[in-house]
Amino acid sequence: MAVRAVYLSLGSNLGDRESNLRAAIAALPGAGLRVRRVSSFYETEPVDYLEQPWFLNCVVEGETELEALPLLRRVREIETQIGSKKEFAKGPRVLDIDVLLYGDEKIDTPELQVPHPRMHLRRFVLVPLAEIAPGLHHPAWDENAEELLERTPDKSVVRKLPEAL
Ligand code: GSY
Repeated sequence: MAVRAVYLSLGSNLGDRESNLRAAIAALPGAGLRVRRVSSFYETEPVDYLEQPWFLNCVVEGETELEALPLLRRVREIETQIGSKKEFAKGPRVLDIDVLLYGDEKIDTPELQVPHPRMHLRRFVLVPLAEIAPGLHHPAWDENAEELLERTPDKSVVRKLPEAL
């Protein structure tokens, strides 16, 4: 069975944000994704809809034998279990998980697009991604993750959370 490297972006801006991210990461193996690397947690300024609390974001690298859509559905179940209540689209939420990359594949369906079509425009994705996989390259890109971060027009604030003692 084929093994794919998968990159996920996790974000939370409601409730105990750090616990929400940690609970989601802990749930991933049960959903069929072996966690290989987790970035630092970053305090990030909202993008898209600005009048909402700041987010805590991180990126997870994992590997899976699941096909892309079953993986997406299991990730959605984790969002629901931990509490994916959104007041409105792009508004505050307890937990959001986006599939950024699924192996070398390009997928463009209504349910799932990978590479994530806005990831190159989001410092809250690129900073943690470049931390754990600076040389990561996808066939759809001209650049690697670190270069995408250098070239992104996004100027939003992304601050590394101090490590817990
Ligand atoms: O797309 C994920 C949800 N989201 C975020 C986020 O996770 N972090 C920041 N900083 N801004 C966001 N805007 C949206 S929508």
